[in-house]
Amino acid sequence: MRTKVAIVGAGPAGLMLSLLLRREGIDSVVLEARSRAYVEQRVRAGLLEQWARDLLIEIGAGERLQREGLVHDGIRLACDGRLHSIDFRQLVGRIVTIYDQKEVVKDLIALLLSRGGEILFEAAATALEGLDTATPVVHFHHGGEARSLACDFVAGCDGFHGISRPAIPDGVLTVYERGYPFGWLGILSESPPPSDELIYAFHERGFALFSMRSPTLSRLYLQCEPDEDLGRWPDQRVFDELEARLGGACPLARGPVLQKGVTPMRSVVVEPMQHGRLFLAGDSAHIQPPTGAKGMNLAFADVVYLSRALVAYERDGRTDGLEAYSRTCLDRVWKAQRFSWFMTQLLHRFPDETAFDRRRQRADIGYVAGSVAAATALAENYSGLPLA
Ligand code: RFL
Ligand code: PHB
Repeated sequence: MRTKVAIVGAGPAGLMLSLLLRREGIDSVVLEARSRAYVEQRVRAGLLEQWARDLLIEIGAGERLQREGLVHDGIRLACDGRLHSIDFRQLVGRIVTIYDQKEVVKDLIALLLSRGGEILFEAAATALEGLDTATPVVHFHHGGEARSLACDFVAGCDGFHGISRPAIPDGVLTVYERGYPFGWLGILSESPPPSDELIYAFHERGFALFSMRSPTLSRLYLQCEPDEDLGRWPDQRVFDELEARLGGACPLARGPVLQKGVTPMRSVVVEPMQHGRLFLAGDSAHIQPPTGAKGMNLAFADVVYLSRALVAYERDGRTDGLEAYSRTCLDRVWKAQRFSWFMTQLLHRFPDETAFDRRRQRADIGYVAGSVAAATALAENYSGLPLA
């Protein structure tokens, strides 16, 4: 097999990249280790920045998003039984949209296939060869056979546990990493969310987040131990704890729990995000704690930059965009890392914290809740910085 751009991974990054290239007449093949049903059902992110929503609409994948996505003007912070609204529309003229990542993935797969795009499911890439040459090859397993895909460029869109990043030789990458001494226990509950906007709750028992997927489906998270044992968390205890951490700011409805899981938390960035003819995009190059809701959005930003660079190369033989790819992405990536860290340290309990730290967190929340300047900075970052 041969194509211009071999894309490893059919997550938001890989699928969007293939569509952006296809629009410009550049061929690509997407290799995805899992089945179509699996990637369309995986429980993941839920929040789209304004520009990411606009991009989905512009590419032609916005029909269901515009019908079913929940447009939010802002978020709320809960502290000491009170709710503080941060109104993005008013502060920076932007909105965010709640639309489950699995719905984004479903829409992108359907669109790509309808436009004649090529996705091989259950096709796990096993090795990347010739990255330093003009003719790289991706080796993969498909239908019980070892196969290979020759190409001009490889896009490593295979997430944090993929093979692309490890295919870069030792000593090339610098890895910046930070662990967090907690995780999030998340549930999907068949009950109306406590508010029409997301609530980020600061509480002495720990952080909690009250999100949603629809007016009758809640997505709720509790700060927990990084290796929390789900066996200790029957549904009733989860709801009791969520209610306690909401601190009486508003009532919490309960309902059947459809899904329950624990997510550990880490910040990781690798530099550079490219090596020879391999370009990393999305989670394969960087992950961050979900408190800033940045993952899916950063994945889209990377592939917008990558597609522009590839188009300039294919059309005009220009290599400046490709050479600058990593630098261009990392500017945005580090701002998102900074913001995700800011939200995380603002709202969580830390095992080594002092009474001073807690007072300082409260002062910070009071500042964001009471100052237009501080709220504007939060709104600008949360709703998405403009693309370069
Ligand atoms: P993905 O989605 O992980 O896709 C990578 C794909 O590559 C495939 N793959 C391979 N394919 C072929 N050969 C191989 N050897 C392969 N190895 C792997 C995988 O099967 C997969 O299909 O990466 P991508 O495209 O970079 O997208 C990133 C996002 O998925 C991720 O950043 C977000 O889900 C993070 N995230 C959130 N992001 C937001 O923007 N807003 C949020 O509100 C938000 N909340 C979250 C989150 C992530 C969470 N978890 C579980 C990690 C909440 C949670 C709980
Ligand atoms: C979600 O709805 O899953 C979600 C929303 C905002 C976050 C994290 C997760 O910060």
